[in-house]
Amino acid sequence: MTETADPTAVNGAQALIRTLVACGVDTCFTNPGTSEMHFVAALDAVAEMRGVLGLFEGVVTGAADGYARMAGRPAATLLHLGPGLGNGLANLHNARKGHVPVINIVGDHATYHKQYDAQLESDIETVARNVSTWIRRSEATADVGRDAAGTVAAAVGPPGGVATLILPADVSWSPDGAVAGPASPTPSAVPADADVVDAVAKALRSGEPAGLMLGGSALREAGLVAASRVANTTGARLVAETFPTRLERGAGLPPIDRLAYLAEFASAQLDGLRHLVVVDAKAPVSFFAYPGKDSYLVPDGCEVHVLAAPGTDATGALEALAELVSAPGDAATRQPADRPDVPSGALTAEAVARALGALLPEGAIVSDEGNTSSLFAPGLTAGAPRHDWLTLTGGAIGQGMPVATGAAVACPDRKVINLEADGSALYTVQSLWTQAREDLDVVTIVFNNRSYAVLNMELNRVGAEAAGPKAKELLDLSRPDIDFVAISQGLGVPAGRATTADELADLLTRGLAEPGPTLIEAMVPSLM
Ligand SMILES: Cc1ncc(C[n+]2csc(CCOP(=O)(O)OP(=O)(O)O)c2C)c(N)n1
Ligand SMILES: [Mg+2]
Repeated sequence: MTETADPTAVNGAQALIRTLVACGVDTCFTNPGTSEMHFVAALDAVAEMRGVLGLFEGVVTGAADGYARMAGRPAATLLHLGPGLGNGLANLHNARKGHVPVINIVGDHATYHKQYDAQLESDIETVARNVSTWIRRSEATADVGRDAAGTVAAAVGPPGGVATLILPADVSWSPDGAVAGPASPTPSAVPADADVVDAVAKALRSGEPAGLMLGGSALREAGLVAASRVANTTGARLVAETFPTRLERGAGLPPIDRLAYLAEFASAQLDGLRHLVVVDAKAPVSFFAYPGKDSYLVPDGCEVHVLAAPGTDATGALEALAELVSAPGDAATRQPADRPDVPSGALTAEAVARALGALLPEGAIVSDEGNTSSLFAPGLTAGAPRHDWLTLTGGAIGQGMPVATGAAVACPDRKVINLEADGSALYTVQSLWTQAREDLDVVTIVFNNRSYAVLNMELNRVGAEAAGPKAKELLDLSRPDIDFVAISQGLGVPAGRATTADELADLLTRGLAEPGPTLIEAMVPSLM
């Protein structure tokens, strides 16, 4: 790679943005401050870079996550020093757990200003370390281009990850040596080890009960087809990780159940296995520890085989495996087209799922943070036209709305449907304003059950002493009741409230027919 001087890069900020564009990064989600003003100004000098404003850093980082999941290439963030980065941390955590590439740019004080410990001075590296696979601080303007190209390469991997570039204000504004960096080479996943594929084929042909657990890139069409061929030929069970980054599903694709959230159900899915083959996924563990219950969900006596670790070509490994077990090319199961009827009568979480199954358009992207209210949605949409399903990869709530926002920026020709639980919505509800401003095609369904419902269940499961009114009070979202229609309208997104299944189906039909964002507040009883 050779560096080419870019005569049009007049300062560090421009060199940075031109480098990002040269590396294929042309979208920047941001909530900027004074230390980032030269970067902001440079956006007008580089036409190819789109800037998208988020009104809270959790929106910014989650949108970058959703964008990369669907675009297949990263977006940049631009965040304001340590506090801005800290505000965006939960959704960077979710991106990290999902191996999603994010280029995280954090402005800092000018190099000579740091010694004075001004108000916004803090230890940015310590905050970044928690979520970043790579941290680089640009110390001089002449380094910015090279550092930016390195940051892109680190984010893309594979496996993808959060790569953080800290940009001091004077490095950004100085013209000294400003040069755009080299475009990063297109990375490719590492091929699977042939001996490992061989050993897995032997295990699957041993006649002992076996299962394939798929995650990450294995949950796209090619991986699913190969895995289904293997499963149908060898009798192995197929299961997906609990919270996939991006699952391709629907009519015509091989269907796959996800491992259950609750350990008891997950254990039943894995019961009796002697071989568990993990493919771009981790061996399953329980979400939390519960007194007297197992944390590690692999059954006793079951051998775990890592066919493809993150960063390995999982699809290639599955295809090689299919050949080794002599799976016919057409052996994959294909989900038949099948939709439920449009529901009528009482509005429940199940009725919402039924309406979604009946109306989901071809090519839709579902950002699912419906939590307890989403329980029925995968089953009732299984035979709907082909779509993508994005989930809460790291368990840190407040992700669904930002991810929907970023996915809609990445895929302007596809309808995004955001299944959103009321409690989770309120962490990053400002996402709606970005959707309105950018005219994004997102239909949000808020399940208003006026509760942190799942925590009612967890309260019992952890074996806490009989919960009294003071405990219950902390899991209750009434008093006052929250009005999502008013919130949405206040943020510029038209909204309606459904109290029956018929109203819900009407609002969903209209929302899907019209371009631009809408929100439906679904008044549903709590399941827990
Ligand atoms: C960042 C973060 N904070 C807090 C939690 C703990 N938590 C898990 S679920 C939950 C409440 C969920 O309520 P809601 O989104 O309304 O879904 P419901 O359980 O009602 O379906 C909370 C607070 C979390 N997972 N992540
Ligand atoms: Mg709730």
